[in-house]
Amino acid sequence: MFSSLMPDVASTQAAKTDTLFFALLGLSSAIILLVLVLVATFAIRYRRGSRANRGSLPPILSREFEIGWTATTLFVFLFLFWWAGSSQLSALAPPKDAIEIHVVAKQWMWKTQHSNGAREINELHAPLGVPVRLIMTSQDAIHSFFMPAFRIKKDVLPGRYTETWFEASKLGVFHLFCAEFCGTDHSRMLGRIVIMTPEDYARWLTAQPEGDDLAHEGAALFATRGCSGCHAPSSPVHAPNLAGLYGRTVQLADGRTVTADDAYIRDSILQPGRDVVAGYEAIMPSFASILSDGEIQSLVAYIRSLATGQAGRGPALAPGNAIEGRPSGESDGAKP
Ligand code: HEC
Ligand SMILES: [Cu+2]
Repeated sequence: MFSSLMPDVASTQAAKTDTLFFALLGLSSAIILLVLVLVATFAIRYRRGSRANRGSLPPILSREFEIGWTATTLFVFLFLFWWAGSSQLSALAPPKDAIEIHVVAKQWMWKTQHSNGAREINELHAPLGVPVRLIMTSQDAIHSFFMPAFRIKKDVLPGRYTETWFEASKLGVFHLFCAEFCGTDHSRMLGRIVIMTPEDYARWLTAQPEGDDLAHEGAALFATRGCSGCHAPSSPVHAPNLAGLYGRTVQLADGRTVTADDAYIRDSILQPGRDVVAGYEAIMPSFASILSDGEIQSLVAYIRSLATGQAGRGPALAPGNAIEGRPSGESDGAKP
């Protein structure tokens, strides 16, 4: 009966959210029904002119009964709190084996990029049954990434990363909307989510025009934008070695400690003066007006790859050796 009113159920989170939604709806309906029945019963029983007894009070209910129903209600509400809380919290933490897709929102389109560098506009292809982590940022205004069939909505902010994840449970094509008013053509900021079998997705991915993968792109930028001039271990400048940085706790000059996550690395590039690493001079220039959001995403992906060692990036910080396994002359965009 509800199926025609509800959007598709196309992710594991959607099923969870719906169960919770219908349970709350059912419970609220039961309570409102009880209240309505009582209102009607008493309205009839004590209507004007009826002979109902209006004099003596009902027998006082036992203390055990009072404690019992209060405790039960409390328990039911605590249970609802726990249930809703845990299902929403699990929606925040992507599983470790999730694949990553980057999303950049701008007026008025969605740009997505897959781990091998394949890019799409207003489309997102993803495999069925595989957790997908979305790392999102905006080039201009605040947008919001909304996939109703997945019960996922997450704001996308300029100058910052937000993350969400999903695991598709249904093949097909689903809506993607911008759910935050972001200017004239906000209502046309639409996209399609295409869920394919993992085999089809792998085939689709390899058939895309050869994009350079994010971390490789970042490795090239690291050399061409002059980062390696300071950060390479061989550099005469006293600057931190970035290998193994990602995920580590960093001691800052002002005594605070922070975890080196995507946002921290991004801020280190854009506002180096804000979180100065203990033991170093604040000599790093800001790259805020020099690098695009896409370039920063690539640099962050590169620095992250130095920590995890995934996909062959190796300890490649020395200039000219930035892309492992390739002659340096061939590195994309790298100028001699
Ligand atoms: C002029 C030298 C210089 C250049 C060029 C430079 N950096 Fe830095 N960088 C530093 C120094 C010094 C620090 C430590 C002090 C601080 O945190 O500001 C640092 C800190 C960092 C940190 C934080 C490191 C940590 O251990 O927490 C990151 C990340 C970073 N730089 C990335 C980059 C990237 C990416 C580029 C190129 C776009 C770059 N840097 C260009 C000198 C430089
Ligand atoms: Cu928008």
